[in-house]
Amino acid sequence: MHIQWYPGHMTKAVRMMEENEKLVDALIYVLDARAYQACFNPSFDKISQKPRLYVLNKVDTVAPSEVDRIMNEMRKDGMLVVQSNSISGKFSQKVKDGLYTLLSPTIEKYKNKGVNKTVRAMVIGVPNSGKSTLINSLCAKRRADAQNRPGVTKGKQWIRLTDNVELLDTPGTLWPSFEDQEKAKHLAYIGCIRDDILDIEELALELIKDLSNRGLYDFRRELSMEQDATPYEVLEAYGKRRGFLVRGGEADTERAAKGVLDAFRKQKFGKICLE
Ligand SMILES: Nc1nc2c(ncn2[C@@H]2O[C@H](COP(=O)(O)OP(=O)(O)OP(=O)(O)O)[C@@H](O)[C@H]2O)c(=O)[nH]1
Ligand SMILES: [Mg+2]
Repeated sequence: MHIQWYPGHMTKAVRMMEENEKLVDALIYVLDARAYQACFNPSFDKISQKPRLYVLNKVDTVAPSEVDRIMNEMRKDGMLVVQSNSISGKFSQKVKDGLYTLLSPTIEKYKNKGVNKTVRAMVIGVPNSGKSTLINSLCAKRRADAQNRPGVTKGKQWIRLTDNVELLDTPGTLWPSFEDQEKAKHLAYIGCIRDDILDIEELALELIKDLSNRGLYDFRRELSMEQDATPYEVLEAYGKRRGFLVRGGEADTERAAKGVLDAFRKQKFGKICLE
């Protein structure tokens, strides 16, 4: 399968980010812990080179040892990174501390000049990575619209964090063409690409193949199947197990495919880190 998704609203969003880049002092770059490398968008590097705080988000969806591994790898590469579970807000203070580390030189500079100026950070990341949820977890009140599908944030949205810090929520954006289709698949598995532009059955078969080949989840054992069963046979067996049937008692493979993706996204196959 070949994955490609770069709708017009992303071109518009990139333009908005470029226009606002000069207003911000730093970037908060949100990554999904399940596939953090796929979440690096090469077009962000063209938009801004300002100091960055990476937020490894959705850490509740992977094992804590994986979080440590990823954070160590990123720190070795010289990145400033903090973890976040933006739903529980468990690491909010750490995120704020990281943000302060990033912004304090600018805050100090203004203070020394005797001006009380607002400092700003732009929150960027691929669709559905949790940017708006993160912002809400940092603010006392719910401010940014967040939902479990890519493309929720449409225009730009400034949100006040403290008296002198403002955050800019941005719509999730991808890049014009995915050269690395492995990464594109990972983004699709974790819900960063709209399901209705994808062949869901094909995607589910790829997911079954990937998780099985990499020993991340043993569908065949769970479904009491022979180890040489094909991914399609696995999908059929999964559909039957879940009661997704068409008339005649055969598996409804389209519902089964949606079921597999949904179960993966809800950690029903365990806390699986893809990268
Ligand atoms: N498990 C888990 N889910 C999260 C976390 N943060 C956000 N989510 C969920 O991820 C989904 C997307 O969240 P949003 O905040 O709307 O994501 P976004 O990056 O703003 O998405 P766009 O505006 O579409 O680009 C929602 O269902 C959130 O509840 C987290 O730390 N853990
Ligand atoms: Mg959003």
